Amino acid sequence: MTTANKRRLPPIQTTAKRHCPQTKVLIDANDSKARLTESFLTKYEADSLLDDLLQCDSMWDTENLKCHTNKSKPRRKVSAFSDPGVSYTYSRRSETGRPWGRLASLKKSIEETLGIKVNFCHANLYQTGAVGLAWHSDDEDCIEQNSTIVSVSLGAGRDFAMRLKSDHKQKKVVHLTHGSLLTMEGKFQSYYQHTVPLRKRVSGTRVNLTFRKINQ
Ligand SMILES: O=C(O)CCC(=O)C(=O)O
Repeated sequence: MTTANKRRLPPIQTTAKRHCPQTKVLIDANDSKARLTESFLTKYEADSLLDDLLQCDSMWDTENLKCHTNKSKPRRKVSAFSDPGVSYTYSRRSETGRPWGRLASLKKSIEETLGIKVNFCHANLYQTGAVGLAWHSDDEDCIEQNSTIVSVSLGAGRDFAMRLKSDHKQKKVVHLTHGSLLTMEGKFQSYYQHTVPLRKRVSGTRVNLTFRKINQ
């Protein structure tokens, strides 16, 4: 949707009214689960949310991690939304969230659909497929142990790979499309790593919203 014909998105429906899209189980082992719901958001909801997030240039910071040695490499942009006063520390970087604003109805819908509570959303902006995210686990001490991490994808489809930490050959790759929702549950972060591999042929922009429960 272009800026010119942008319309305001009605609030995202709560579970009672929302259709029940099909959820696929990707991993169910080691007290861990990963599940994918391909059309959690309708195309209209996803288009409109993506458009809003990309409009707001000032909310995106270029990530500046100590491990970035190659200055010419394109970098991920990041942002955050949260309940008041909640902050998230990773790779020696601390992020404080802005008010939920435009994401409030999506947060509510996630909480009602999955029966969980989240208080923080880390947002990633991948301008093209030349930007990715290395293998890692979301296992920082500040994240509530074994809590579900919920990842909503908007924009260009990108591969997402998961592998067992103790045997890298046990790997699964899925394609995360516009409006999809992926959950990483139970002990997933203790046993598995995940990555968004570089895909040089992808020219479109992708935004990923990762909802978490941070200890307070
Ligand atoms: O962009 C994604 O799908 C994954 C994001 C992620 O792994 C993270 O923010 O830790």
